[in-house]
Amino acid sequence: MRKAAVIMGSTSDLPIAEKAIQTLKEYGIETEVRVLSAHRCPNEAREFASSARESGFSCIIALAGMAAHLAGAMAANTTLPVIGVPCSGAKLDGMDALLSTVQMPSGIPVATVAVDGAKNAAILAVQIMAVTDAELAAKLQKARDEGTAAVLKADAEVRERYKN
Ligand code: RP5
Repeated sequence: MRKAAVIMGSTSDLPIAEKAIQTLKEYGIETEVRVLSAHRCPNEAREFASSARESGFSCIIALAGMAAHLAGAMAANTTLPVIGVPCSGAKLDGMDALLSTVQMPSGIPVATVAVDGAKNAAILAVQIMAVTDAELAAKLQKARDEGTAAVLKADAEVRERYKN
């Protein structure tokens, strides 16, 4: 199933969320985008997570800043994989959100990416879907190959420029 959810705690997270939305689009993943705060609308957030599997989602990407409990709250209410994106922007530069998202107690995992790492969250979501989808797996491999080619090209240019 090629369907993912991108949930953010506030519209102030949208500039970061857009990196995930764009990447999912590039891979042709149907994406539902929501603003659902774990503390401002906990009932709606819980309802979304508890019905996500029967709604056909393969995974949930949850972005939040500060005391970032959104990804954990999602994970508490579904057995779908939840990918957490700690968002910066507050006083502690994302360290608060990083620790809140990554330090889940045993039994309720959140796969946490880097602070503001929304693109990686989307790629990880695609990788999860690609376990049973050869076409997606091939697209992922193509992107890896392009990344390798770009670095090797840069290497050749740098060696040429600085050769003795
Ligand atoms: C979190 O608090 C949101 O995810 C956001 O990153 C942060 C600030 O939210 P706003 O006050 O901008 O709505 O819940």
